[in-house]
Parts: sequence; C-alpha cells; structure tokens
Amino acid sequence: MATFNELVFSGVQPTGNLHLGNYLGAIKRFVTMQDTHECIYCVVDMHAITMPQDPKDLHRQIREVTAAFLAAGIDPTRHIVFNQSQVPQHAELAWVFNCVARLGWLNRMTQFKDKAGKDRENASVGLYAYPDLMAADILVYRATHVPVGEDQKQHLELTRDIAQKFNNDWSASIAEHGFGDAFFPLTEPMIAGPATRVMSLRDGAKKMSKSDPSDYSRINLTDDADTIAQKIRKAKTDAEPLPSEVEGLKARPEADNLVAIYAALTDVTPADVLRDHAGSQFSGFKSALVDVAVAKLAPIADDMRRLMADPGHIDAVLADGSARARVLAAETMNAVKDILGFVRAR
Ligand code: AQP
Repeated sequence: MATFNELVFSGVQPTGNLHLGNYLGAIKRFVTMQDTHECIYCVVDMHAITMPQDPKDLHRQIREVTAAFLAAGIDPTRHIVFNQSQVPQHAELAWVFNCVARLGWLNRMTQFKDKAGKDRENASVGLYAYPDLMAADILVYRATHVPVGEDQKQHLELTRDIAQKFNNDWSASIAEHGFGDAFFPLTEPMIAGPATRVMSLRDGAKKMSKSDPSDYSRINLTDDADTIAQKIRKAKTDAEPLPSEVEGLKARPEADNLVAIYAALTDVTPADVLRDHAGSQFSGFKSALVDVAVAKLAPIADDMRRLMADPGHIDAVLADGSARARVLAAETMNAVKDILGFVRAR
C-alpha cells in the first residue's frame, strides 16, 4: 500500500463578504490544524470566475480573504498561503481530471444545480467543471486532509472518486514510475465541530451564504461590534425558552443554529451551552451571544482593516506562498505527465 505524508489543503473563494459560516466552518479550523499538520491555504480566485465577477471587486476580495486568513491567525511563514491563479499547475491538472471524471458524476453535483438554477443552458462550462478544478487544487499537493464545511462534502467525495479512478486506470504506469499501487491519496474530508453548517440568521432552513441578498442573514467578518449586535438581536427565533437537552433543539432550527454558533465561538459543545443557558429567554441568550461574538470577531475585523491598509504586504505574502506552492505542484505535475506518457523536457 502506498503511504502519503499527512498534508492539509483547503481554499476559500474571494466572491464577496466572508461570513461567520466561512469562519466557523473553515477558517477557524484552518488555524487549529496548523499546530499538528503542514498546511496549504489557498484563495481560490479561479473558482470565483465560474460566476460573473467585477475585476476591481475580485482584486480587492482576493486581498481581503488573505487578510482574513492572517487576521484569524494563519502563519504564512510556517505554512503556505497563496492565490490559485499564481500556480498554473492547478489548471493543468484540472484538465487531466476533466478527462478522468465522468459526465454522470458531475451531473449529480447539487452545487451546480443550485448555482445554475433554472437557466442551466446559460451557466458557464467552468461552473459545471468546478469540482474537477477543486480536485486538482487538493491533489496537485497530494493532500491527505481537507477541512471544509458540510456543503463541500459531495465535492470531496468526487475528489476521492477521481483519485481512485486515476490510480486504477494508470496503475501499471504508476507502479512502473516507482509510485507503488497509488499515486493520489484518497483525501479525507474533515467536517467536524458544532458549526459545519451555519444557517442564515433570517431562516434556519437556509445556509448562511455570501450570496444571500439580505445582509441581516449573515455576520460578515468585517462587521463592527454594533452591526454584529444588531444582527444577532434581530435574528429569527421562536417563543420558547432554551431547552436543557440537545434533543429539545431538533424541531427548532433557529434556536439550534444560535446554540451551535455560541458553542463553536467558545470551543464547547452545544450540550455545554445548554447546561449554562437552559431555560433562558432569547433576549438574555442573544445578549450573551453578542458578547462572545464581539469578543471573538471584532479583533479579527480590526486586524483585517489594518492588513488591508497595506496591500503591498498582502501581495508579498501571496507571492512568497505561490512560489513555494509552485515547487510542490510542479513536482506532482511532472510525475503525472510521466505517468500519462507525455514527453517533457528534463
Ligand atoms: N454556512 C456555512 N457554514 C459552515 N461552513 C461554510 N462554508 C461556507 N458557508 C458555510 C465553508 O466555507 C469555506 C469556503 O467557502 P467558499 O467561499 O469557497 O464557498 P461557498 O461554500 O460557496 O461560500 P458561500 O458563502 O456559501 O458562497 P455562495 O453564497 O456563493 O454560495 C468552505 O469550506 C465552505 O464549506
């Protein structure tokens, strides 16, 4: 059996306001993983253009996501932080994966169906092939672990299917080139903790999302303390006090969401939160939630503002990360070319 060194990869799209869901489901967990793993964190700007983007907004948002990574505590000197478009091997490997993935697999992707909506004929080919590029993002580093939110589970399963099919279809060549019985690892999705799917503050049945037209549906990482407080106070709830057991949250999606957010922000479980707040009315619980949200998020927003005032520094971080990422990605891509039988200069 081929063995792979543990390596973490994950990405965030620079497509709009980063929100509490992106933070709790992804970025906060990226920070934790730095202590135990080598990590590569990417601003996936090529994914962003699968939907229309204003170039000036995109430019600023790439820096903003980078600022969020740094402000949240990712160390770009110990790990790699970069933007995808500066490492051409992502697109190169994605083409190979376009030839590995089957149409039937991509036809099942729910994110494409959601984002393309009714006007599917008019969606970009890139939006359809998005999961192949995502598989390439991960596998160009032969990453073994990917921390993501719940919504990315299906794409991670596709990444494993692509890796498996590549390993099977080229097994003889993989062995011949000294890579044993598998060239790509079957990457593990790491979907864990109380906030793998943070819901909208206006509707407990909808995911908190950058593209929701209501700004009150989400807490943006750039919101100031007053805005955070206002959004939490206006969050939809029901009329009942908080239950004493997690079971009691089952049919109460909005209550469940606020308890999960509190738990994730304070690094405890929802059961712990209910132990302290059972019987509380929402007015009281929301005040407590405002306090923890402001305490955790306001310093990140302040730091993001400070970092955004120095774009030269952010661009230097991305340039340095990209140069280091290119070395690793080129190594994989050269091996892939050899395995496929392409002729390349040596
Ligand atoms: N609501 C969420 N709860 C938990 N995790 C979430 N993530 C996104 N929304 C939630 C996780 O954040 C990471 C980066 O996401 P992304 O920016 O690459 O893509 P996305 O999932 O398309 O983000 P949005 O906000 O949902 O954008 P739109 O509105 O365009 O659909 C991923 O790990 C994701 O799981």
